[in-house]
Amino acid sequence: MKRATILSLAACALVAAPLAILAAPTAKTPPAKPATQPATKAATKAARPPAPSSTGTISGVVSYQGKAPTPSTVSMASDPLCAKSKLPSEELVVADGKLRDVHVRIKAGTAGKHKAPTSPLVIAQEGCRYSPHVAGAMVGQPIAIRNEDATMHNVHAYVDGETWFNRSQPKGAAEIRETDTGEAGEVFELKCNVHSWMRALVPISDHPFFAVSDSKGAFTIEKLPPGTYTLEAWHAKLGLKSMKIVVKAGTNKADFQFP
Ligand SMILES: [Cu+2]
Repeated sequence: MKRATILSLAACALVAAPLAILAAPTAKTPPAKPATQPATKAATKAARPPAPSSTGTISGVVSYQGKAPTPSTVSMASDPLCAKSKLPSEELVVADGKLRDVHVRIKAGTAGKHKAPTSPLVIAQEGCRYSPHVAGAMVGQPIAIRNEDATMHNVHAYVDGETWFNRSQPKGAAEIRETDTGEAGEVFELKCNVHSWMRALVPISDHPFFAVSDSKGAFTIEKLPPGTYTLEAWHAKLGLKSMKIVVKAGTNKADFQFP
């Protein structure tokens, strides 16, 4: 149904565009002249986006409390080209009590519509793993999947667990680029049918206010209009945590603890 809706909307847009072109020359009244001078200084000020100094940044650290299990080593013996390197499991990556790969985002209530970047989120297959393992993208932002390995991968994409596409990508093949990667709140996921251990996770958002914790558990979300928000932190294995946060201009702290 999701796809059908998107396609029908696209069809409407295609029909509407030529009609608009046809309608334009028949208009009898000339279009009103645009005002050369804004009415007041206040109006100009209101139209501008807020200056960077008036926005808030959320920065924090995600910790893992207790002793983290030692990551197992992935057996890559099924492909001699992969087996050259050792790969620790990326299911739960903890270093010095800090948790990597937690996707942190504003849940809802951000002001206005946000345009997706035209530059793609690049996910590379290198050393027989997807890199990055967890990343965020906006609805409509292209995701480019590249094969940097000397072996064949099979890019099997899912959205919320349902197959989205399934394409093989031999050594040296062109990147696979996909713009339709699901709706806000869904997770675009990549697996590989050749190498069962390969996995990448990309939660999709309709705004740019998200970040993924790095190897020190740190994350930063920038340029938020001040306000009260729900901040969510999601880890693929450990689940979801959330907190209310009042964001003021400048730096705001928000730390999370798992499990
Ligand atoms: Cu593969």
